[in-house]
Amino acid sequence: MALLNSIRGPADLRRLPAADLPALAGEIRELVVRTVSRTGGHLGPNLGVVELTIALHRVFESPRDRILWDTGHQAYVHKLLTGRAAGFGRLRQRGGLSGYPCRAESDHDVIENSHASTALSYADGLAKAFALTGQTDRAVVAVVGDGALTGGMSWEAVNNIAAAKDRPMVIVVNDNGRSYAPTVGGVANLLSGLRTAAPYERFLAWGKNTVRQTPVVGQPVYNLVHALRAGLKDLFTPQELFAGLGMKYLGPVDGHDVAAVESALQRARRFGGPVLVHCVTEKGRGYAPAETDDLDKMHSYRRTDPVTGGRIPSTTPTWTEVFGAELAALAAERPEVAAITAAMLEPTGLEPMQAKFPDRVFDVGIAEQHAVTSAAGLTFGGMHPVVCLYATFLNRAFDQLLMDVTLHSCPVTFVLDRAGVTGEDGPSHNGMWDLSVLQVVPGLRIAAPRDAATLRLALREAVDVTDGPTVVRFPKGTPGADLPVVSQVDGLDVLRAGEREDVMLICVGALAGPGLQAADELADEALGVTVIDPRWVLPVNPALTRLARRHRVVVTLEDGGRVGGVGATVAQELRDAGVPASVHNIGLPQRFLAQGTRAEVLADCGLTAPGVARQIRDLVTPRRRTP
Ligand SMILES: Cc1ncc(C[n+]2csc(CCOP(=O)(O)OP(=O)(O)O)c2C)c(N)n1
Repeated sequence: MALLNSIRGPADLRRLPAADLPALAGEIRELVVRTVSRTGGHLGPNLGVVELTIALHRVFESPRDRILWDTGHQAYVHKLLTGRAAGFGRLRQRGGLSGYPCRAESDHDVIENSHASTALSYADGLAKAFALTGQTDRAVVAVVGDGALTGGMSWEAVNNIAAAKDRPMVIVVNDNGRSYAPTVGGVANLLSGLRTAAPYERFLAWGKNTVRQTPVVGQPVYNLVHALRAGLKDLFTPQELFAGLGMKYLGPVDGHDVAAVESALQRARRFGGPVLVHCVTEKGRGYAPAETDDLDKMHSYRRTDPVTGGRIPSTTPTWTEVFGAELAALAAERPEVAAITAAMLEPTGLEPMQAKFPDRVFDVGIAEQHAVTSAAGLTFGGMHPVVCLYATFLNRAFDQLLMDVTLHSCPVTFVLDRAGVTGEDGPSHNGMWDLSVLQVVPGLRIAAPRDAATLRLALREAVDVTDGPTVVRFPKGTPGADLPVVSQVDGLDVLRAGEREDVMLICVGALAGPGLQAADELADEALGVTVIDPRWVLPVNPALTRLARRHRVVVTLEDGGRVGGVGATVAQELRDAGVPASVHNIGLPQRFLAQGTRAEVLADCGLTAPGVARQIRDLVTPRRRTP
């Protein structure tokens, strides 16, 4: 790591002779693979941008020039070149480096939110601010993947950026042809058209060298080819889209050729208006298991089978796998069931359904808003779409869910994976908002299954609903053993009857496990805790009100934000019904939760069995007065 160790910041990188850059790239790849195979994280995307990031930091002078990474999952190399190599071993650990750019970590980091397709809008605003404040010598550079370019926000930004012909901005499209899976759609096809222009350029070069040397017909043939060039180029390279929008297009450039990228970036920097540099890169470059991984080029690191080189199947099915298998089974039974993913087919468990019913699985690109309204359209034609998203990304499509789906009473099932705390990916990935924002949607039905059996049941119940939308949400990881009911009261699952009717504990989803353990712990202290799992947490089951009247204290437990969550709604219902019990809400504090393992973050927030027991004990034990 001699070269990398000599780089304390981009200035050192700029001083490095070009001849040393391949060796530096090698050191970076080695460190990224070594670290990420231990810490987890985004492998393929970072291996693909090593040379591109080197070139960016040699041409632009960050932090004076601003480099904005869309999504930010591909910024590890940027971190290594901006003075953070020493801390890289603690990537994604509690107190360590973030897996995304992080403003608190470095002046070189501008945006950190990890939700895709935002960089061009940030860049647009920043370029406007630089123009208004006379900071015209500072460049604004946005790096955006071909996947992120499928998001609507990117095009809303391009619409503005392209119109400001004299406002400089460099947009670097990092085109590896993939999101997780190959990027889909018209934009992807357009880029791949541009990418295939490279052979065309080589053909021209070959024509120049060989055809001209051919006696008699050589020169005329060359002239003909040359004359056709403009037309042919349009045929091969639909660059007129960007040019037609008013944006200068440079490329395609081999994103692994530092000199070529540097040269394109220098030209872009000098241009004086909006310019798009199209770099073609290979996701997973330089690490064979990633390069050969057809699934997603090891977008996220996962251990591979040393013999087959393939995925190691999980011993216990994850929540995602339980859902994916059940959906495939449902699709076999019900021809009206369709599935929609926003560029996350495998991560949301849709592979089994895709394998059997590819016509009914739609990858719409990183386009959650469109996914939701398109689902509404599917219902108009008699289908029952299941929209599969990570919970945090539903935020993008709130208005579509509210107005386009719910106002129209469309039977759409939303399946929210990674709900609750996700941990290592930091504040922007926690799925802690859905239960709060969805409380305000009139008539919405939300299920939070506690285990694999209730997930299967909830999915079937949701798909049976024909008069409006439903939501089924579950966390990251693996469900525990199925938790049996001791009795059922009007649709409520009673998981434990308290020895006395002191406390009624209402658990949301997978927190039923820790809730039950807490109740057992408190029973040893002669405190009777009845544990209820409503399964469908919205609308509030009226039976809860009846049961609550029999208890002294009602406690709600959820892995969502406390403000406006299930607990808040239950409290409101009980208040409205005049229930005398005191009501307390246990949930996630309403702040951006720092990264750590899921277990660490849950423990910090008191959402473990001992944490819940402690909070209930504190509630019911009368506080001693200080004399
Ligand atoms: C709004 C939103 N939806 C989904 C995701 C999940 N996600 C993270 S990276 C990624 C693919 C990004 O593809 P691309 O921009 O081409 O970058 P690459 O990983 O190929 O370098 C997706 C879908 C996200 N970050 N944001």
